[in-house]
Amino acid sequence: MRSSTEPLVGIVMGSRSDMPAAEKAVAILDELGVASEVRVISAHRAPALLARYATTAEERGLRVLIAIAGLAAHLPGVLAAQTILPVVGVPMPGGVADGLDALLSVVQMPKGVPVATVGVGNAENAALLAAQILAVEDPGLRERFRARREAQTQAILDDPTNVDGPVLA
Ligand code: RP5
Repeated sequence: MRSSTEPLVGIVMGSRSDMPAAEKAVAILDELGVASEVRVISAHRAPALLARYATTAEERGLRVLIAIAGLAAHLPGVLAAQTILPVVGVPMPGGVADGLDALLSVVQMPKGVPVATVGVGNAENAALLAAQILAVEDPGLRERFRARREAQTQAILDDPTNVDGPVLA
């Protein structure tokens, strides 16, 4: 179900190798009817392009940005520094302690410029959070989000292998 045609969520990743994570985010946004766009823009290999993307994102109609990066993972913070759109950062696994380096880089933003950070590699949660931000001003999206949550809960209640499962009807 798609209810917006112009992208509202911009998904930026540091490398093409991050694409599987971006695809997971796109799938969830598609399911919720939120149009998105995907770009590979490295903060260190293409800093001028990243600056252009960040400074034009709002006027192009984007409302939330998702930034996916591994290793030093400065992309989410550099993006957030150049736009007032909310940025959701996804630290990627690999590197030191399988993503601990990226997690700390993304979550430890100095005060003044926040990046909403999800778990290592958890692009699904980034998409859900982006949708929740948009849903504040979009009753239709709010209902689709609520329905998804309820279906998620129902799937657990309906699971026949849950022999010691929920006692509440
Ligand atoms: C970061 O370094 C990217 O976001 C990626 O997660 C990681 C590895 O990049 P590649 O070496 O695969 O280009 O810039």
